[in-house]
Amino acid sequence: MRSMVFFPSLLGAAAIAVAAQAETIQVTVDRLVYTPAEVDAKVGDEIEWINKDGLVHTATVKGGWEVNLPAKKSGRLLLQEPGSFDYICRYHPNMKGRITVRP
Ligand SMILES: [Cu+2]
Repeated sequence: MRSMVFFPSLLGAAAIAVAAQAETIQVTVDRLVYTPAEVDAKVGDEIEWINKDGLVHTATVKGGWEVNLPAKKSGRLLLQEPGSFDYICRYHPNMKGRITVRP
């Protein structure tokens, strides 16, 4: 029974260690939908969009950055500033996503 008590605290310590590192967060693009549509991230994390469609998409912030997503390919963005970013696809403007970046 004693080991049952120990395990949760070990897992907790591991989770904290992982959270402190920069992460790559994957967003799938499939049938003109970003999944997940809303992402919480922090400065230093990277977003990787994986385009499963046979169409070119983008992740575009009006007046800001744009990531090109060729058909069946992926694209990446390093998050360098905090804020909340609503993005769309340049070619299919009804595709919508949001990234919230914490400092
Ligand atoms: Cu598109």
